[in-house]
Amino acid sequence: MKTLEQLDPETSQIIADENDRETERLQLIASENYTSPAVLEAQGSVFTNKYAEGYPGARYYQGCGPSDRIEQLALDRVKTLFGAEHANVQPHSGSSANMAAYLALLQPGDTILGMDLAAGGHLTHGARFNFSGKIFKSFFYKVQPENQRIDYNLLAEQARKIRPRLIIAGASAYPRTLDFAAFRAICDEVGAYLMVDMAHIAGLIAGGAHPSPIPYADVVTSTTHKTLRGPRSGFILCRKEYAKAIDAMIFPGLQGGPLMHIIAAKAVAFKEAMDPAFSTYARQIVANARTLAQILQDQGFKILTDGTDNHIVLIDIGSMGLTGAEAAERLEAAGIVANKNGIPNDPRGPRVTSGIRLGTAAVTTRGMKENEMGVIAKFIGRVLRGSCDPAELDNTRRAVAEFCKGFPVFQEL
Ligand code: DSN
Repeated sequence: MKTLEQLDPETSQIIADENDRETERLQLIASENYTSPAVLEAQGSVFTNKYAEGYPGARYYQGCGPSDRIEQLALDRVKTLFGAEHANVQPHSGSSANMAAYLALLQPGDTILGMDLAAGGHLTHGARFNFSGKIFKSFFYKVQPENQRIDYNLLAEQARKIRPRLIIAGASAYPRTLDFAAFRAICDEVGAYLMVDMAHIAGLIAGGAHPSPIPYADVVTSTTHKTLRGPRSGFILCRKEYAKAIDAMIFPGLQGGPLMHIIAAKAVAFKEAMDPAFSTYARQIVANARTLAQILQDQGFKILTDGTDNHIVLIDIGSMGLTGAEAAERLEAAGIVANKNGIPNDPRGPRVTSGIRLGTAAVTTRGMKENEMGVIAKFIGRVLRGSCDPAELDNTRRAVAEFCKGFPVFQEL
């Protein structure tokens, strides 16, 4: 980035520092990943200059020929990738995708049923302080205290009482396979729409490492930057009958000009995810998470649900006398980046928590496999079970940086 370096050395330096941070540390935040250089190039392209309100072939601005082509390419690719009838690639984020899906299908004041934030759900699934909880009457299902899993019989009972207009399947911190067929059966019984928010697991679904929600859901929303490894953004898939309502709600209902440079980057990410190598990648993410969970458990860590089916590993760190916040800070000082996370029935608030959430998507992008999960688990054990002396943590940080050198961020997968 020579031009930037000359024009604005201050910004250039901060970007270089972020690059070093991402390179020298173990990136275990479950919602993050490393995009490819091709995605970054498309995202940094001249499409950033273009206004293209409307949709391909029906824009409100002149000069949209290439914009039409790139959006159509992204649409065609994402529909093929997931086998969907209709797609919209304009949502700026997962949150705006969710907002559009609700407002397209529901009326303000309608009842929705989503996973409790404290059980692993997401803010936009009805939390009181979020638009979803303010506009709609929200209810929540939880996980079972004894195994931290969804009990679909209890969920059905709850749905029969509440009679929601829409049920949301999807989570930010749920390490087990979601049973979309069970969700569909419950929705059919109570006359609710089924919306699946597949943001966390989109890459696993694309790669065949998690069952697809497409045969079951009315609408599927997603981000593009987690396991799917694209730019930071969102998209919606739906059945044909909802296409008009979804498109109209994204534009002009909620958004103005689409971010054409991000749509170009999404087109690239969808192409990458269609490559057979992506399926190998997705399966490796899950194999890595399973291995990491198992080794941590063998070391005495309490792993929620006793393991994982996806990219997420949740540790109950409170059982070891640490808070999630303390553990996350200690890990960061040692070059291991993860986040504190509430656990079911957490006695501590969201700024402190009793859990740590780990994710294996980014380290798998770097080419790490089961053996490396053993090394990572050892580092984590050393940090969380050993001394919190800053000098010790700094020693580990140096060892982590040395280990990371063997796994360049950008490599052929
Ligand atoms: N904030 C994201 C996560 O970390 O899971 C979800 O949007």
